[in-house]
Amino acid sequence: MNEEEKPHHQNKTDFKVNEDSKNQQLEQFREDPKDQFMTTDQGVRINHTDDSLKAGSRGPTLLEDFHFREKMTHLDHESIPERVVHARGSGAHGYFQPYESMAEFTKAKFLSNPSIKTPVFVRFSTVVGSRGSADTVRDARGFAVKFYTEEGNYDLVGNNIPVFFIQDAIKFPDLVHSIKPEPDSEMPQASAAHDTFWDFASLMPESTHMLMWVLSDRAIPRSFRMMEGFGVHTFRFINEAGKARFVKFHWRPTIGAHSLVWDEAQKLGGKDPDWLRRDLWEAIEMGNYPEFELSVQLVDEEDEFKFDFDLLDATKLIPEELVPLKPIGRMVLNRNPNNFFAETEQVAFHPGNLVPGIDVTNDPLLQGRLFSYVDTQLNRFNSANFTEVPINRPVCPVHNHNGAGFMKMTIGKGKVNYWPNSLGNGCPMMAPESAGGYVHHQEKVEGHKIRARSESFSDHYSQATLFWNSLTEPEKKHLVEAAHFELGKVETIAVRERQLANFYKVDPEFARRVAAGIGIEVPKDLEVISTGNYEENDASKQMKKGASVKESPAVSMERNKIETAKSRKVAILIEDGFDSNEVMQVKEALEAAGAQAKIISKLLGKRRSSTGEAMEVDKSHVTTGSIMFDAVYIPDGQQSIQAMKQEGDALHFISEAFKHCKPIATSGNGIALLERAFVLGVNFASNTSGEVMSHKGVVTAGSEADADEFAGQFIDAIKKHRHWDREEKTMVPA
Ligand code: HDD
Repeated sequence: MNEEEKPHHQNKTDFKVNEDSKNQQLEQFREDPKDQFMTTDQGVRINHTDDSLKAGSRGPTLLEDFHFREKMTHLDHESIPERVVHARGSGAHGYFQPYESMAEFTKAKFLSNPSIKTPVFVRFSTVVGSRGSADTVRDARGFAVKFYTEEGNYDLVGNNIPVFFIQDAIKFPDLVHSIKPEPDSEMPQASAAHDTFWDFASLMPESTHMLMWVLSDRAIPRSFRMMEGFGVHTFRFINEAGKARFVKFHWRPTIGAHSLVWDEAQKLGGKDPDWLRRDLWEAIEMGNYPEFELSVQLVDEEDEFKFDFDLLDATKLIPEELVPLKPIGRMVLNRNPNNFFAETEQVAFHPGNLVPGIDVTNDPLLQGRLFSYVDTQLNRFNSANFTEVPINRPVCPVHNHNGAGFMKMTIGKGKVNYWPNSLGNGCPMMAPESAGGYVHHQEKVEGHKIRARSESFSDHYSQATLFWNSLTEPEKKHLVEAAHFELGKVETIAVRERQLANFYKVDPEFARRVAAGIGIEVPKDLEVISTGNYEENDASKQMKKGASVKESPAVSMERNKIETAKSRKVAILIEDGFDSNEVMQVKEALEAAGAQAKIISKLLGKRRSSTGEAMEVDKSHVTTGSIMFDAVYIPDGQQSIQAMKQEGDALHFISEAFKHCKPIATSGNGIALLERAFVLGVNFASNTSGEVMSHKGVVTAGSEADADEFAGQFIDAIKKHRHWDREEKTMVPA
């Protein structure tokens, strides 16, 4: 071997990524038909695609019709197995940028340089439903991020709930079977509200904490752009010196976390099953780029046992009051995929896709995931070469001796496909740690071969109670109502009772409130069945029992509301004769605050104002509904208001928005319309002096009021998102 041929270690910093690296890579695979002839897959130009080749125009089709056969074959093979869980999802491209170097904690390059924007692809999903199911069902949401870093792909495959149902991956198949449609009838679709799920859950006390989150408003997000994300497990950060720390990951949306109300979520499932997908797509198209801040909770290895729960137990979170969040960077999603199948469907995540500086822990749920994700991709793609599909390719160089197989794309040169080799100059080379070689964190592990769980995993209720204690009253009310729905759908009384016994252990008052809605008593015999084989060990002895907090305001969405009108959708209801000056001023103010205003009327076309100006209608009542908006504004205008008083759709629109606690604004004659729509009414809402009673979030003004001031009050109401105190007062039938 002469000097030049000797392998030399490539410096890992030789390769750089920028925000556009992935886009450039994908560009090589994009196809653009503009100004091009249609061809077969072999590139032969097609002359006619409307008739198959036949023996006579009334005769049979000929087998030699290669164009017909190719076209048909493609259609016949267009689908791949949907994901067994998280089948329904929506993807987006963007970038991640750290605020400052995190080198003190991790040697991961993409976290060490605040000037590097690492390309990302994110897939949000529901868990239970099949690919065509509705977006707004009650469910956890997947929040999976693929970072295309200069050191390889790093996947953070999380959910919008910080804990999980089970502690050990061996129970995942049981969990999934129980929550999916029942095997005999294939019902219900995309719902946990059935006997088999609650049968399983009620026998699995470890699921109680996650169930509290799933019953909460977190499980019906208003938008993928308005939900938090969590890595769930405790991972490890390792710095250049080899020092390791435990780390939990959190994503927080910069426009705050918000939810739908249940009635709205159910109706949206029918009116717009693509609600979350559409919202994400449209926001990106309009330039309202979703943004999430990434934070970490760091725990020194020495502090592993200073909590009263085990860091390796995925049914527990670390209360932020014990370990505060450290914001480390931000992700912006700024590009929609070009092709749903090629990108969103074919993207393959895996929690074991790690880069130097980030490692896993012995969390038994995470350990099982490390097996499952590649295994499931093999089922989806039928080949280990799914990593070569454009969306899954790293942007940095890939060199190895992985072999052939279905759909191998890369053309390896030469005869050497083994290691060690001298014929290939020992290439590709081993990378020492200093050159970015991945070295697993060293950890001493010893123990008996045993099918058991650590005793430190055995407390299943404290954090469920913590969650309950931390909610505001409206949030608690929603949770109780969700339990009424879910358990109300369970036919087997014994299952309902068993679940109540679990809820009783969370909080007796909570259990009583749930029991009241499902027609049973809190059972007297509160024996809770517990599965799992718990073994006392050093960890459980060292843990500090009772060291936690009793409340964690950080888990309540209401207590952490970010008030902004940005990207909020406001419906403006008009008919002929509306006040155009007022509309223009209010619309301008709304748009200046970042909200989007849409004109809604009985029919599409143009409406004329009282002074003759024409206004284009964006949506007619049949194509939309109040559930598709965050707020409603009804401009003044005698004739317009008069028409709406006679219009069931308009009245329903207003009363439904009121019922869902959304901001509503009107002026002048519009006040009478609100009365008629049950929003403000002498029948039940006026006080004894005859004045119209005011409701939070309902903004009214006289005909002569200053439109800017009026718009300002309306925008303040929109920023608050929902006005829950109305829930108690309403008798609105909508
Ligand atoms: Fe999982 C998909 C998140 C536990 C096995 N999971 C999947 C996706 C997300 C999560 C976001 C969709 C990725 C995408 O958009 O393509 N899963 C989680 C979280 C968990 C979790 C946050 C708990 C902390 N999962 C979990 C366990 C197992 C799996 C315990 C099995 C041992 N998950 C899978 C899977 C899926 C999957 C069967 C189906 C499709 C896929 O992997 O790519 O392997």
